[in-house]
Amino acid sequence: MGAVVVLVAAVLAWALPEPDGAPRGERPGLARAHGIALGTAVAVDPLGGDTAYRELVSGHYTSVTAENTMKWQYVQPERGTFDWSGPDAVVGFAEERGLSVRGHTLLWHNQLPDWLAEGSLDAGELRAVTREHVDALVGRYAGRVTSWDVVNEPFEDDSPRLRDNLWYRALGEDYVAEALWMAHEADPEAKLYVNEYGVEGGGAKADALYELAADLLDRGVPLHGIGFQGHFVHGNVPEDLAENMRRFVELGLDVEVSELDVRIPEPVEEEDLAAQAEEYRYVLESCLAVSRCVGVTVWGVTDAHSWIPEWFPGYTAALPFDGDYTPKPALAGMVEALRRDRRPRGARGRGVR
Ligand code: 9MR
Repeated sequence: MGAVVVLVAAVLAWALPEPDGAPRGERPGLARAHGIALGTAVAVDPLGGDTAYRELVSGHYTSVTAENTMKWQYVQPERGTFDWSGPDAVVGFAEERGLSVRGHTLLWHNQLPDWLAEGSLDAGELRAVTREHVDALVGRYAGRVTSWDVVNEPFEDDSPRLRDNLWYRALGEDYVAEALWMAHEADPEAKLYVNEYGVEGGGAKADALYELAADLLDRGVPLHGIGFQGHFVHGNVPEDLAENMRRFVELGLDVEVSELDVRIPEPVEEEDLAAQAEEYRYVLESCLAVSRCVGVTVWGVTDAHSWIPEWFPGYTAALPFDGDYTPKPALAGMVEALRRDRRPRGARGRGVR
């Protein structure tokens, strides 16, 4: 009965016109009704001062990820000095609007403070500062941040070898397990992820990630999920996304598409945006087709906030809203996937995070 009421409410929410005149159908109730999180990465500045940005986030998504502000460089810029202003703003906003929060990220080779990046700590010191950082960050938001990208991008860019990062050099390959245990001790309820890119469509790097995950689980290490980042190039979205995610689910893991964007080479034509909508629809459908795919997060709120133009000159328009905050066909593509999915709430075997 409860499920029916929720479903009816979600359908009504979809059918009613949007007060802001946006095309109907993107309301977060639809994602909730299908048991997945629909998320977006948020930046602290617009979250603080841009009302339209805040409304887009909570009007269309059910979950947020801090795009940068929970990274080590911002959280612990000096050894032993923590800055909680950004993370508190993201978590506070999410709580005010009823959104869940993905924690991003604990161990990553980028965006480290200088004192850590210079690599002068020996194994014992590095283990101690990592534990202190993880305890502080994960502990502060225990029960409020539901999942963490504990290790981000542990493999080399274009190879199936473990990345030669500062933890690998000092602690060896078991640093991944050590970090997962540290996070688990800081919040035993949090879902702990390894997050990676270039693994969405199978291949040697995805196979290596699979072997790593299988080995960690065999040893009883608290790994709960894999994030498939999903930074795609228009026209080049892998066809075996669902199939590849499913084999990780068969190991006993949750999966999610954690950083979706689809960049288009300039100049962008109407037909590119229409084709991009199909790509967004396909990614949502792939998640909905995998029993323990718990969500899809897009990497930024609008094209004005996307990392793409800066990092990939000549590419643009990667997100579901344009730089004027207008919904693009990609947004309708995601909604279409949700509408086509006929399973009621609960059919996925778990609730919304
Ligand atoms: O979107 C982030 C961008 O603003 C930063 O400048 C960049 C620094 O490397 O990191 C971006 O986010 C990355 C994410 O944390 C991990 N996966 C790749 C993302 C894009 O680089």
